[in-house]
Amino acid sequence: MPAREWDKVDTLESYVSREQRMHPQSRGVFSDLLRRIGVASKVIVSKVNKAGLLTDKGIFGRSGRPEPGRRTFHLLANDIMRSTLSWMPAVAGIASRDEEEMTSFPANGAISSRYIVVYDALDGSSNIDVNISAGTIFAIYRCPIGVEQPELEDYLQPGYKAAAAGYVIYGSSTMFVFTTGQGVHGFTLDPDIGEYILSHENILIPDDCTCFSANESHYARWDEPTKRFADHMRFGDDPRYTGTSSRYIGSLVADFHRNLLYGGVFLYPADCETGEGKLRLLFECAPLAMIADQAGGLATTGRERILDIRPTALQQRVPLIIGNREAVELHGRMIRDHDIALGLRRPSRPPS
Ligand code: P6P
Repeated sequence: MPAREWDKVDTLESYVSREQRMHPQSRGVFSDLLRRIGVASKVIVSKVNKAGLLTDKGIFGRSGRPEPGRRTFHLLANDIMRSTLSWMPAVAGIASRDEEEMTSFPANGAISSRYIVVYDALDGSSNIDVNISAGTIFAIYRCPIGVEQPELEDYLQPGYKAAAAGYVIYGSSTMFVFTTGQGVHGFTLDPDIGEYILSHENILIPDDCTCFSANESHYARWDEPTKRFADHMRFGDDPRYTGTSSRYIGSLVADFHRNLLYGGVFLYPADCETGEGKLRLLFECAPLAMIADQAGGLATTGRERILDIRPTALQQRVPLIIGNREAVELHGRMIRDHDIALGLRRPSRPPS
């Protein structure tokens, strides 16, 4: 394969700057925010890649197991995201999956267009000790104009209002995937030059639902229509899914990323006893729902589109069915038929 012509390489920096030039009124504030998240991810991956060796005292552990007092990686990643974003005048506030409260910054006459950044700094961090991929998930929302210091309701915006969303997967390679509503684009980190290089432009979820991804040990706690859907995907004779394989990593970003590129559906349904899901709406589900939507897929709770839900709390959890649009819609129809049969709702179209 001919050596890559470096003069034609698109880096995250050049790509974001070019996108910015397409909006003459833009002053590059938003672009800078995306670039800074890219910088934070490079610092995070520099730690994650040495996970087995590092302790928070900077010495190289010998046990290969979490050392007593070792600062857990997700808190280390959270510190990196917080310190990277907090000083930027364009950041009106940050909220993290690892912090109960949001952090708002006064405008102090700063630039008018400011943003709120929400993130899960290191989702799947429990897998790092066994070398399984983890990731950073983020979304960027506009801070309402005229708000001197954002309040809680300014953070609780539905996903469809996000200006951008994305994730970084720390896997066999590190990849930064994001959307600003103009398609989904992936940049692979070239560690030799420390740059994210455009490697996957305009990602679309393949029509073939190659993977069924769920923690099937929770099957007994799923509601009946979800069990029916899972059985249909795995054991049914539906020609659309006879080639579907079960794949579950237990790291949301890794499971989602595989399905984004290969095709598939990921489920983390509600526990039928508590009615609650596990995954966070603001920090995990809504950002990935924006990516899925922009890539031609769909994300729902089974009864409503994730992007339409206005959060009621920072740490709100919701059920998540995300990926291949046809499969997610099939699940939605099964839920709808179940609800109608029980008289829980009148016949209407499922979310799409
Ligand atoms: P379970 C990781 O802890 C996480 O938050 C997601 O990354 C992942 O999809 C899910 O939990 C796995 O949960 O119950 O299957 O171990």
